[in-house]
Formats: sequence, C-alpha cells, structure tokens
Amino acid sequence: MAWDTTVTLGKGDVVSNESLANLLREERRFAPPADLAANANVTAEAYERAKADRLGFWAEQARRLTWAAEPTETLDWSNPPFAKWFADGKLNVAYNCVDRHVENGLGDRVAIHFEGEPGDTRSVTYAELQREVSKAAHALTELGVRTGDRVAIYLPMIPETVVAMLACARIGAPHSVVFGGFSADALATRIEDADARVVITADGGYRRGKPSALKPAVDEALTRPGTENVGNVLVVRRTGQEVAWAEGRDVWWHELVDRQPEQHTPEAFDAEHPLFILYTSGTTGKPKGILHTTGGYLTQVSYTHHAVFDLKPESDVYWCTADVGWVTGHSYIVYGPLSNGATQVLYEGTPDTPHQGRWWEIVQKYGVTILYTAPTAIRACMKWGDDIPAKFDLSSLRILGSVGEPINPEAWVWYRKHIGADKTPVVDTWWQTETGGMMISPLPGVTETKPGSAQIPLPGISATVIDDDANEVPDGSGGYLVLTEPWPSMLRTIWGDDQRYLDTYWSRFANRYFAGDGAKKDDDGDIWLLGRVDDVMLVSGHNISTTEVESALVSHPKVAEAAVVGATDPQTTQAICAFVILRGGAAEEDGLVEELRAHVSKHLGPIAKPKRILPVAELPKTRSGKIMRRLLRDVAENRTLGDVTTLTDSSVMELIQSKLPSAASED
Ligand code: 6R9
Repeated sequence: MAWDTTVTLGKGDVVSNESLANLLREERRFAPPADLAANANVTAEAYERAKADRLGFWAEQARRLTWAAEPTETLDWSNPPFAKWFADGKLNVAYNCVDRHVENGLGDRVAIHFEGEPGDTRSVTYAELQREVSKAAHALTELGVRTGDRVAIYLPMIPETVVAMLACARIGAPHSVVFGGFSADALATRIEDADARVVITADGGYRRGKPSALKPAVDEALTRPGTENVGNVLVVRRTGQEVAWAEGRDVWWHELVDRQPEQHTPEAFDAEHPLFILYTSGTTGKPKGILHTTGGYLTQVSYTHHAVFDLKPESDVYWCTADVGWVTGHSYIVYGPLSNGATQVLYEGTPDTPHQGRWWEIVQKYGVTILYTAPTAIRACMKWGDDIPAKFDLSSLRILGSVGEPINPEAWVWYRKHIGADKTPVVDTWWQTETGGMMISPLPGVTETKPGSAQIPLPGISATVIDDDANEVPDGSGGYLVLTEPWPSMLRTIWGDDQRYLDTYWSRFANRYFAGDGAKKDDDGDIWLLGRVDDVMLVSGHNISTTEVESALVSHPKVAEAAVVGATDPQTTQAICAFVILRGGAAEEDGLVEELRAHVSKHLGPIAKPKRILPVAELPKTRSGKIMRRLLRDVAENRTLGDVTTLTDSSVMELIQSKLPSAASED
C-alpha cells in the first residue's frame, strides 16, 4: 500500500507513511458472501439514490414507519444547528415498535428471548409485549406521569426494562435510562438534571453469579438535594432480596402494573416530541444530557438496523450484547430492532458467568444469526482463548457487528475467524450517543470489508475528515472526523443547555458537526477511526494517536488488550505509557516488556515506542467497554484519581496502582 502524504492529526506529523502502511498491513479484503449479496436488503444503488436526493432518500425511509399524520416536510434547518425532521408528522413510537406488528398478524412472533444470568428464561411475544407495555403505560399514568414528564429508569437487563422504556414512549414521557452499574451519586446527578418525577428500578439483578442490589442506590440518591420532585419509585421484583421501603413513595411493579387494563390507546405525538435523554460523561464537567426526539430518530435507527444487519425479521435471531443503559441498547436493542419486528435475545449477565463460553452457549441455544458487540468483549474472548468458542456450534451466525471503539485489525480478524467461521461479514459501525444511530459502516451485502476500518458513511449520511483549517484532507491523510449535513437521528440539544450544545459540537468548525474523534482516510478514501482527539499524545513534537499504538501492541501474539496514554515528561512533553493485558497463557516473563517495546518500534517507528509498559489484569472501563484513559493518565502521572463514578468496577484502579512502582519499565 502506498502512502504518498504524511498523515497529520491536528498539527505535526503523526507517524511516517511507512509505519502507517505497516499498521494497515492487514491488507486482506473480504467480499460479501454471494448469497448475502444476492438477497441483501440494501444494495449499492442506495448510495446513488441518497446522493442524488438526500432528503428525498430520508423521506422515503420515514415511510418504514406508521404515521398517524404523514409528514409533508422532511428537514427544517432554518435555525441551525437546531434541526427539525418530519416536523408536521405525528406518530407513536411504542405503536411502531409493538402494536403495528400485532395488527399485521405477528402477535405470536417472539420479540424477546430473555436469558437470565442464573439460567431462568422467558420468551415474550409481540402480543405479550403489547399487553405489558399497555399495562405499564396505564400504571405510569396512575402515578401521575403526564406527557413531557421525565422518568428515570435504573434497571438490570430484564424484559421489564424494555417494557418500561416503551411505556414511557407510549405516553410521551421522555425516559432517562441510567446504567445499573452507576453509583447513587451518578444516579442522583442524572435525576436532578432531568428533574425526573418517577424512578423505575428493581430490588436487584444478577451479576457474576449473585444478586446485586439496585434499590439501595435509588434510596440513597433520593436523599440528595435536587431529587425532591420524584414522587414515586416503581420497583420490579427480580432477585427477591430484602429492600427498604418508603411507604407512600415506593410501589411494587407486580402490584401496580399487573392490575391495569391490557388495552391502551396510543396517542400520536409530534415527530419532534422528546423520546429520551441519555447522559454521556464527556471528559470534564457535569454529564451532558443528550436529547433525542421521535420521528427522525426512529426513522434512522429502523433504517440502519435493516440495512447494516440485513435483518430478515421472519428468520433472523438478533442479539446485541450492549447494556440498555448505553445508547447502543436504546437504538439497537429497543427502538431499531422492535420497530423492524425482530426476534432478539436479551441476556442479563456477564459473558464469563458461570463459564467463559456463556455467550457462545447462548448463540447455539437460540440459533443467533446476527451478533452485535463491542471490541472490548471481543478482546476479552481472545484473551480467554480460541478453544472456548470452538466448543460450540456457531454456524447459525451470518453477520457480526462491532461498536464502541476502534476495533484493531487483530481483533477484527479473530472475530471473523473464530466466531464467524471465516465467512461472516464483520460490520464495524461508527456512531455516538449524539448521532443516535449508525453513521459510518460497511453494508454487509455491498462493501468489501477491511479489518479495522468503519469505511464509508451510510447512504444519506455525509461525513469527512478535515484538517485544522477545515480543509478536507486528501486520501491517505488524517485529521478530524466531521459530519457535514444534518441527519434524522441527530441529537437536538443538550438537555437544558443549548449553549453547551453549540459550544461542544458546532463551534470548532463552522457549519460542521465536530465529533471529537480523530480519523484518517486511506488511499481508497475509506475512513479509519483513531480515537478521541483528547487522547492524542504529543511526543517530541509529534502527534501520536493512542489507537495506533494500542493496535500495534495488540498485534503482538502475547497481548490481548492495551491502553495507551501520554504522561507529562520533562524531555519529550509527553511520554507514551502503555498498560497491557496479556493473552490467556502468556506469562509475564523477563524481557517481555522489552520485546513489546521493540515490537511497537518496529511497526510504528521509534518515536511511537512506549517509554513504560505495565502488564495489568484489568483496565478501567465504562459501561460500554471504553477505556477510561483519563484515569490511567492520573496513574501514570501519580495524581489522585479524578471522577470514577462511571467506572464499571472501581477496584480495577486499586489493582493497577498497586502494581505501578515495581513493574514499570523505564529507559
Ligand atoms: C455508539 C457509541 C461514542 C464514541 C465515538 C468514538 C467511539 C464508537 C466506534 C468508535 C471507532 C467505532 N466509537 N464506535 N470508534 N470505531 N466503530 O459508542 O456511543 O458511547 O456515545 O461513544 O465511541 O470515539 O465518538 P458513545
């Protein structure tokens, strides 16, 4: 592969052309399987159509939905960046996700195959889902929830979570789902910011083989100032564990919801009626409440789920392993799949409980055909060893998806080979809480895939890579990823803070949405994501992307996962510090650190050689598996740790800190 321009990310050169070519040495291309291409939901023609008439294309996609009043207007961009999509249309999101399938004679189709962590199972048909959502909608109304009121949802991965979200949507009460792993503090901040009126929670959920309480965190959160407007806490009984009870405030789900009528007439709301607020941490300051609305959001998540997963609702069994508290759970467990009438698996627990083959056992059991997961999970499976998935029959799988972080070529190829029998397409989907739905991804029946690259904007989406001066970079160069045209599922604002919306996303470059990610275009114009711009390191005058060094480390056979940060250094401005998790079986023997440093140097050039490499057992991650590099930077710079409330497991940091002085290698 020839690279004729130096790749830049911000100011200064990143790595030499030659080293980029090395990094992208995975030059294999994978053509779509012939049968998939022949029967694909979406073909290459969609790109042409969308290019010729972008708004017409989206208006056509909006017709996937059932509208109470068909929109006549597609996009109102008269007050950018405050978009209105399908503004004069009216619809009910829950009706679109549930009732219309029942009306179409699909009531007996399974919507959700629920697999509890302890092994309990439940299958919920669309007809049952309609009854449950209707009852829950009545229950919320009985609790005084009115259209526009916010409801906080703090639940494990159980069917009631989906029911609760759809019940909110049905009555036009925006939900704010808070990840069940978050602390009382994080929950309180979110309840306060959204001014929630009701909290829906459970006694607990099952996690790593034991019940893990949720209700105590709600009780504690509601003692904090700012949460006074919460009138009721609706509690699902999941684990049966003891709970404290506030009379008058707390209500059992099975007592209130079960006695409600099974029919509920859905009301149609404006397409710009708010659907949900979802908090995303951002690097500093208070979390941002990303606001999504209904018509445009549902159009894009429905279309992308249909297109990128080639969903055949009558025969596919779809499984997205994300937590519902992450945007991926909102868009690709709840709204996308259900609007398309999919049958899906919902799994409550962790991938290694009670054994490291649990996921593959589930794929085999339900005959899962489409699997959507995160690179962090794929790398964990690599670490546990190839022999584990090999014990299960995974032949039902036909499409594999990835989301959440750049997927390094090594993990991509492993995923395809060991999970996808070396034949299933892997679709690497780039998007954000803010974008609501997928933006950049191959199409499985069209695109020749390249390991490690999200490749091209989906039909109807306009994205590119620009330099500091907002000039589009030529192929073979790097810079900042921007979105150049509004899209239906875009965030509408930050809840209660229009100015922060403008400042965060629309002020860095005029008329362009700044995603905060570094990216590069290869010689074919395909897009490669390079991680958050905030994570770029400055070493002796060179900008180096953490993703590239991590990718180089993971390409070493002994490394399963790597996290790289730049720590302040008197000589070089920043020094590269790497934290690595070794693959199953690889020992932390003498000379390993040297070997890894040499490996990176060989692949990316001496400038990218880490100064320190520390083998660790775990890395600090968010709920969606994103590495919290900020905390690792604190460790590397010997500082007190910053905010750890969004960490899934805070003991990880103690473990890392305890290892620091002895194991670090320095020049
Ligand atoms: C859906 C989701 C968004 C950030 C995004 C980027 C990273 C997500 C990616 C990816 C490379 C992919 N990201 N998907 N990076 N390749 N396929 O993850 O939303 O939690 O808001 O995170 O995640 O850095 O900007 P969210």
